[in-house]
Amino acid sequence: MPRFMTVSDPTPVAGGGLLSRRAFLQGAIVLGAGAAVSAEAADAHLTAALPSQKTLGRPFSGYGVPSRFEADVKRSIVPRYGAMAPGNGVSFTPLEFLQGIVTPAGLHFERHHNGVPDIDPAEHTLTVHGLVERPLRFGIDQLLRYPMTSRTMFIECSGNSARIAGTETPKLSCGQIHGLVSCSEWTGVTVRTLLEEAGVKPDARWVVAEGADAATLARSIPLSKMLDDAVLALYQNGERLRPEQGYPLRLVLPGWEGNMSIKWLHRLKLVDMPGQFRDETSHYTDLQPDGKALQFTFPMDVKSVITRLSPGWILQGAGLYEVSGLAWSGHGRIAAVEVSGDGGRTWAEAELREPVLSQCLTAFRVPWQWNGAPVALMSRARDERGHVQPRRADWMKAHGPNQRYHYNAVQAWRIDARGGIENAPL
Ligand SMILES: Nc1nc2c(c(=O)[nH]1)N[C@H]1C(S)=C(S)[C@@H](COP(=O)(O)O)O[C@H]1N2
Ligand SMILES: [Mo]
Repeated sequence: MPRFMTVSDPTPVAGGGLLSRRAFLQGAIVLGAGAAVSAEAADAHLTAALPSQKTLGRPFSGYGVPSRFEADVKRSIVPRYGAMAPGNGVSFTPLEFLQGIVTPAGLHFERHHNGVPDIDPAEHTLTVHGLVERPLRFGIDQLLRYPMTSRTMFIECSGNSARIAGTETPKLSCGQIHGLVSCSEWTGVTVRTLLEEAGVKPDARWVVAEGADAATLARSIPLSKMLDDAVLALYQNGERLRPEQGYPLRLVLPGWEGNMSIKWLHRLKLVDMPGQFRDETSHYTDLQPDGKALQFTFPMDVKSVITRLSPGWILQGAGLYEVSGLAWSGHGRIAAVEVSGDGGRTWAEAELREPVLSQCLTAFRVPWQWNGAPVALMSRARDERGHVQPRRADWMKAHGPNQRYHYNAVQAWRIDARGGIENAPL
């Protein structure tokens, strides 16, 4: 990590060396990361041709790929049942290697219950049926003729961060713990458009969405959400969906648990009651301390994590650092993110980087002056509806050791005197 040496306003605003977020806004940061060179050495370097200036560069390519020097930046794959069902499991987005709010399509996290189907868009159809006046079937070419909307939104698996929701503290990177969240610009047709065309019957209350994959994953979704802001996505970050994200058609439910954003969508059936499918009964339900389970927890609650400071990295010594991370809420916009360096006694307000969008990842940053002593850094987000990210002990008290889904507690990264970083509950 680069180490900064001076900042315009080095007055700490909270314990543990946290500085005012305005120190960045004034723009007067002197970085100490560059190597000092003599004027002669600087000139010599610039007058001699570089190897890359002496040979012709390689030609054009039809579809670009990242530099070969970035080959280590990839998803962390965790299969569920090994060779028996290689397409069931997850892969985590490497959050600590990314900046900004948009996840490159090739690094979007994956959750498949039975692999990625290979679907020819010319063969694929979406059927709207059940409690409608006119059952309708659409080919992908027909859907592409409808007016489209675009929104940048996160999708988070409700199993995100489950690896630390229990009592164990595994040695994993930021992305390997919290990387079942990704964010894309999704473009497509609103569900409302097609439901209005089909004509919703008065007794319809729920919509069953079903995928065309080998898991035939199905979820029941309240009709109100479908009419409000649900999107039938055809494009992801400007290009057609990746197969892993549901090509050629996926449902995106802004802010709601990822499981309900059905990929490879092939039907929407309007019904009067939930279908009680596998993924809304035995899975994605929250077992409470009293032995009862909460069945439907739709919006993903407010959450944040420091991504630029990840377990597995070593800080290069005492000095000034930019600590940055991501915050998001299924309830709306992020209102504030605070960072603590003293176990939660005092908090410094972080700067939110534009744009700050509803149900979207929001980037934050704060300057931090590390004095070289052991310290723990934590971030805590609040959304515009007043939801505040709970401390871990409070989350545990409220939900108990059985609940693994919907974990949104404050994460602490503990930094030791060597600069090593660890996942440590606080
Ligand atoms: N048809 C289908 N849709 C699905 C799934 C699936 O296995 N099959 N997995 C769900 C789960 S649990 C999540 S978290 C998201 C993951 O979306 P992603 O793989 O694009 O990140 O898709 C959901 N939609
Ligand atoms: Mo999920």
